[in-house]
Amino acid sequence: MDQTSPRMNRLEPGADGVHPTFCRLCEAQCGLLATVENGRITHVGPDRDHVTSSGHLCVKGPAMRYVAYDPDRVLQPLKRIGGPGEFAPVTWDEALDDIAARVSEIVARDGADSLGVYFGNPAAFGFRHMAFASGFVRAFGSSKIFNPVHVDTGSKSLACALVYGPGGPYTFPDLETCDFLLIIGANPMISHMSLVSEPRALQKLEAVARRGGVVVVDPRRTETAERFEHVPVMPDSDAWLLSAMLKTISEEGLASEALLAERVEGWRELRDAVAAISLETAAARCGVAADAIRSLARRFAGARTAACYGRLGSCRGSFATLTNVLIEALNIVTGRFGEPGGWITGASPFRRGAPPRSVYQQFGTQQPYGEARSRIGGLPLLSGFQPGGTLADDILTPGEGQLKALFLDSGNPVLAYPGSRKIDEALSRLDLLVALDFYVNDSARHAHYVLPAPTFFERADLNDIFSVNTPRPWLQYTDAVIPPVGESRLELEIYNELLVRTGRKRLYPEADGNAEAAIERMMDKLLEDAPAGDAVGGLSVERLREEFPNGYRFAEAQDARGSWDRVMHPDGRPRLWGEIIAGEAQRLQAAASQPVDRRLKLFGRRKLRSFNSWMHNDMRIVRSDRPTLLMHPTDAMERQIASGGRVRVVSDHGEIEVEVEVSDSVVAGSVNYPHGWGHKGGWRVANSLPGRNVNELASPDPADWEQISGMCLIDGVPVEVTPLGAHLGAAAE
Ligand SMILES: Nc1nc2c(c(=O)[nH]1)N[C@H]1C(S)=C(S)[C@@H](COP(=O)(O)OP(=O)(O)OC[C@H]3O[C@@H](n4cnc5c(=O)[nH]c(N)nc54)[C@H](O)[C@@H]3O)O[C@H]1N2
Ligand SMILES: Nc1nc2c(c(=O)[nH]1)N[C@H]1C(S)=C(S)[C@@H](COP(=O)(O)OP(=O)(O)OC[C@H]3O[C@@H](n4cnc5c(=O)[nH]c(N)nc54)[C@H](O)[C@@H]3O)O[C@H]1N2
Ligand code: SF4
Ligand SMILES: [Mo]
Repeated sequence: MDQTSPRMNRLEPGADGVHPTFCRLCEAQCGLLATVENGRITHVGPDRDHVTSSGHLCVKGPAMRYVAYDPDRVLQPLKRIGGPGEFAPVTWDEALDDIAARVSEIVARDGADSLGVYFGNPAAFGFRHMAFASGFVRAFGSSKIFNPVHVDTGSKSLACALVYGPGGPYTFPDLETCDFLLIIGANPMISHMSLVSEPRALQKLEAVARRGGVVVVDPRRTETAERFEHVPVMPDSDAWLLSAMLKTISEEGLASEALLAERVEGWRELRDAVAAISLETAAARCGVAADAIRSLARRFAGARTAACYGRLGSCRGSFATLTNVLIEALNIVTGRFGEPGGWITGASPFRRGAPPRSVYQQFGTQQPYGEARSRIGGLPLLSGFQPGGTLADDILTPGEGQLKALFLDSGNPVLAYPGSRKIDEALSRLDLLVALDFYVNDSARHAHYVLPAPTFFERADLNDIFSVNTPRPWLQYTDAVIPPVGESRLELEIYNELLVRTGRKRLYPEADGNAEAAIERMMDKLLEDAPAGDAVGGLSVERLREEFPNGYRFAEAQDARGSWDRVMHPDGRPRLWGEIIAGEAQRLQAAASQPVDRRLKLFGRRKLRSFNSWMHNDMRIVRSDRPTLLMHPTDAMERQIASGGRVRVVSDHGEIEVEVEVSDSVVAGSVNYPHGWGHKGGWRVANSLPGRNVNELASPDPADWEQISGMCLIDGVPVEVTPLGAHLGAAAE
């Protein structure tokens, strides 16, 4: 591979000129070229010389420049001086001294577990950022680490831990030579392939479709389903569909029986469990005809190469972990695991012969579960993380270990987790809330202090965790494009300053407290003796920076067959059965005879111009992005509801009033609304936009969640919808 890119000369952060860098919003990690003039970023465009994205990007990467210079951005430490959202600027020393004193006092009085951290999604996109946030509270002996895992990846990571053994990598599709891709609950055209780093996903999917097919199982005819093939399903029903597919595969002799006998544990038990499920029941539950299920199973099993890829839509239902186990099973049983063009894991670019540590699994226990259970709900901790949905009750429930002081690092739980009102209330009751963010978001308005953090343009990075789950693996280092804006400080620096002030050792004490230098040393350590550097005589930050500014492709493709060596069970055999899976399979079987809740099932969607809760504060970004409740014409007619009218959406847990859009893109019996709206933070544009917080409707009660993972039920929430005012009359005007 010729990767020389002599075009660029290295520039210092803030120097005028064109800086090659990469986007750190989503896993695609697209290459960007940022133009700096007079110290400010004036343009951000595609990096056509980038080794994987080759010029691909979406609107959000370039739009991050508007975030960096947003007039509502927090540029100095802020101290609360009144009610929620009332702040005054203070000096860093004032803020840090007071926070350190209060943390010390609270921990001394109420114990280590009275201190906690919630780190949000962006923490996964900065080098070691999650480890810094976790390391900070661990330095006090606290186990209170919260994050979005329980509304995102938790069930997938538990399924991978059950099937392949704890501590192993995530599975993903080898798009390069895949002939048939079955997508369960993902929308790559908008979200750009979660848990797979492939910036040119659309192009890759088009090639897969030309070779065989891309089939999208989704309750909405999404942008991806529209472009390829669509199998509409009811929300929260994939476990039925997948069980029925496996049953067909087993009954019709389409399973790779010899391979299963030789290399896999538990197929016999799983086969018997799916055999007990009637195809008719499954068909009725998921809304896909039995014949269609059978032909989908045959098509999957018969393709030359194939993979079944599930994402968010498969992760947050009432059988979230089982669904993900069944996705693994479908791949394994048809011989797709560890095959080029199939379902694979990635090799570590950094550790020789060792299994890679992948997204969210870089630290924490090496068991899917330890002995520990959450204080609220008695739920297991996935990779050592507290069930995120219990955050509010942990604050509100008195007793041993009650959460009193919280660091909110790049997160917005009020909009991210079910029970928004309760979370909002709980955050206002804390003895100490400190936010590390560049906005006063809807959660941070309750903070006692908001400490300004840099955007990704203002920090160096290495795409370390995203170099594993990718069919075309690459490494890229970037310098900061500009120095931190205003008085922003790196999160590591903030944590270290507080640790020193509370009489503790710094995290990563190298480089005498210079956070930037310490981070560069960590990167160098990771690259030292990295197998990824073998072809070029070794890697370092300096080499990546000078010689590979547009990224370094360290392998043409993944070693698919090596996936078998990365199975973490001591016997090297994936497991399709065990106590936990058996319990869930039994629960599914029992559900077959339970009545179906006939209410409409609410599920979510993402939009291209919107990123979770925080890119809504610039009209250039949010323009045309109007959140609406999608409802099928049949359901609308029944309720006398018309497009453009307002409706009340009521669940067992809350209600919101929103605008409706009648559309046959969603299945009858379901309604759809995006998350991340309904703002009341320190962002003026976002606050002025229509839209409500859909997480007021999902259940904040741990008893309602999937118990083995603690995943919240987000997709498939039963709701009633009623028109506000006379809709059909109004529409006829
Ligand atoms: N533009 C944009 N891109 C993003 C983000 C963003 O906010 N905006 N967020 C990023 C983040 S944090 C993540 S985790 C990834 C997520 O990436 P994806 O997993 O691709 O996320 P979504 O686009 O939400 O797609 C989930 C799909 O599941 C479907 N679905 C819902 N319920 C069910 C169900 O019960 N069964 C089935 N089969 N499908 C169901 C939904 O209709 C939706 O199309 O995207 C990332 N990329
Ligand atoms: N109903 C429903 N709820 C959902 C989802 C859904 O599909 N439906 N999706 C879930 C998913 S997948 C996720 S990941 C969560 C996201 O939930 P969270 O991670 O809790 O929240 P975000 O909306 O991502 O907010 C991120 C915050 O970090 C700040 N930020 C951005 N970059 C940085 C940085 O580099 N440093 C610092 N210090 N701060 C930064 C932003 O300003 C913003 O305030 O939402 C979840 N909630
Ligand atoms: S797809 Fe968009 S948001 Fe994702 S990395 Fe690329 S430019 Fe950034
Ligand atoms: Mo996410």
